[in-house]
Amino acid sequence: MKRNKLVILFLVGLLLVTTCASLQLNAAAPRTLKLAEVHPQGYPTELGDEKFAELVAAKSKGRLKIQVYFGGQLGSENDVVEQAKLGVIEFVRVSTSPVISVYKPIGVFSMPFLFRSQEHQWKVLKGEVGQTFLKGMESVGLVGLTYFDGGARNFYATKELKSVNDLKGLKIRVQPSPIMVSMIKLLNATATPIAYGEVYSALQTGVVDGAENNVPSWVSANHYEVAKYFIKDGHLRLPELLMVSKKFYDGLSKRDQKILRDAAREATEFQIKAWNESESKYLEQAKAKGCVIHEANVAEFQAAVAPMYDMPEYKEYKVWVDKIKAVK
Ligand code: GTR
Repeated sequence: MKRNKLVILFLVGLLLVTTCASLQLNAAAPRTLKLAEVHPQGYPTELGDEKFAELVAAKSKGRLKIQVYFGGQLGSENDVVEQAKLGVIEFVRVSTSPVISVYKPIGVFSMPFLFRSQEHQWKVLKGEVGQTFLKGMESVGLVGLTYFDGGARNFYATKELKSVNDLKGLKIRVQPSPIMVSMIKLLNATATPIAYGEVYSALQTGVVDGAENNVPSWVSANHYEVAKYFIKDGHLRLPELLMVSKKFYDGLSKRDQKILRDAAREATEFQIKAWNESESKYLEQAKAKGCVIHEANVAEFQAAVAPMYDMPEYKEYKVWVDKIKAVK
């Protein structure tokens, strides 16, 4: 009898010990954090995301585990920005366009022909203006970690584009942003704001006649299959953004916050390199498929959209435009 009691006591003890141990293990188990990305695996921003996740995992010794949800699995860019503000999604990599509706100053990057070159753009992004915006977004619940490269945007359509006049009367898909709409109007075309994931079918079914984007997007999203005429005018150099939800970030220790910042900085250098290596590769792919690519008379495009800088709705950007132009 006494022996039975001892056995029962031993078993209860064992149960308690194993339950506690497993509870402790669960508490220490790394939570998987989400990072939203609209592009497919292998696209240069997605490679930057993966690098960031890898660096964060290494620096935190596996405590912070980030999973990249590529290909728009978590929703459109406008949706994921809202979800990051709420803390539902921890990280987002988006264009600056979907951020304008929540943080207006960043819209200055959507002013056409703002940057003189990739080099000028990176000086601005790493300098006072770029860093002010990353910090400023905290006021709307987003912590800007870094920028990624998104190259230059150009027009493409289902009919040949040789000059600015060929855009006349066309329906052009734009990112959901009023600044884009203003720009397209000045080119005598009609702007149709559509989420990125729906552009392919909009082009295919004739909902729009064309769109504007960088070469890697035109090719990797297969837009080039249905809109094979491209004109290199480089009207915009929209930076890409990597952000973390402030709700999530504020709950981290100072040490982990630093890990995220250091990893973002290192991932940026990797991403710029990946971008530079991939652009020509995508262009070759388009040429091999028989796409027709024209070099634009850039001055013609520039003159057509110049009145944007005098529009009353964008006057507030003047102070930023001046600072950007002054960066040598
Ligand atoms: C791409 C950008 C995406 C998305 C897309 C678009 O260049 O990398 O984040 O904003 O453009 O036009 O919607």
